[in-house]
Amino acid sequence: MRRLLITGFDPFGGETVNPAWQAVKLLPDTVGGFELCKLGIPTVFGKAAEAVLAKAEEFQPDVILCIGLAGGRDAVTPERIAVNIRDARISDNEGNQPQGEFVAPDGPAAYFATVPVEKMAQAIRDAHIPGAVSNTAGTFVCNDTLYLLLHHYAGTSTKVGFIHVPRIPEQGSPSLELSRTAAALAAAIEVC
Ligand code: PCA
Repeated sequence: MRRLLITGFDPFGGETVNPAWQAVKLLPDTVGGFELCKLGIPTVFGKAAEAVLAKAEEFQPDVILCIGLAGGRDAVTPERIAVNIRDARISDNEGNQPQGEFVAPDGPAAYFATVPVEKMAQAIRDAHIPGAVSNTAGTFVCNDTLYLLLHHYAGTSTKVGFIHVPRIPEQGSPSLELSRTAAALAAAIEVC
């Protein structure tokens, strides 16, 4: 069976929950042809990717999929691209607020995700859940994590992707029920 490492961030920006990690926890231990390993990671620049890499060293995944919250979005959105910029509007969970800095000074301007984002978005819609490819993961910790992982695994067979999810109804609108977010993640994983 192929192995997929899936991560979710902890709450940030004054929120008490992060539906990304909550939805990850709802997933079964196998999805499609994958054995899953689930990992909660901190919303901290650099440290989030370090936590993923440490677990990946042990689990040796074929695919790494990170899940984050994007407040304001009304669909489950596989990210197409990560950019080499840290530009934070709010502080991360350790008080860092980089503005206009590089993620990796030696890296290219951007990387494309190496998972099939169009197929994933279609699979989500086929499950009757709003899904769309996103062309920006922002310039906060989610983009940072995707960029650092794509940088690390560039030229290898390990695939790396990221999915942003909406708020849950308790957090305000737009929102999506947690069970539907989890179902969308499962649908996307099946086509990775
Ligand atoms: N969303 C933030 C960081 C953690 C999360 O879940 C982001 O979009 O960068």
